Amino acid sequence: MGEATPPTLRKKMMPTTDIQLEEKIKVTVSEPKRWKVILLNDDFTPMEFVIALLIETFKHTDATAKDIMIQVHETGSGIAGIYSFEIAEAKAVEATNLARTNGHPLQIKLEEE
Ligand code: TYC
Repeated sequence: MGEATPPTLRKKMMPTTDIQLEEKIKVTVSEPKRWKVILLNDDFTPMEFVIALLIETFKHTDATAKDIMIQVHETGSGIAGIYSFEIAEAKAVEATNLARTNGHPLQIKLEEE
């Protein structure tokens, strides 16, 4: 009976195979969707309240808030802001809660850009 092959020698004797993998990964990145927060007109919500809400919740200036309010009043709707879905939803909820807390029927909807 011969002696066992020493581990170092055994390692050298092992057949090796080099495998070359050519992998092509296609990554498609698209812009996240944006959502419009749209104010709808009604006959009861006071103009001053809508302006204040546009300043407070949507960070408009006095001038842009007034323009948007007039746009809603005259055409039936207007864009308060455009955001990612999560932010748009949070702003719509905040604005709706503010309106309801103050007893106003202001309606808000979200629309994909
Ligand atoms: N039409 C309302 C009024 O005359 C004003 C108003 C503007 C209401 C915008 C809602 O989203 C609105 N008092």
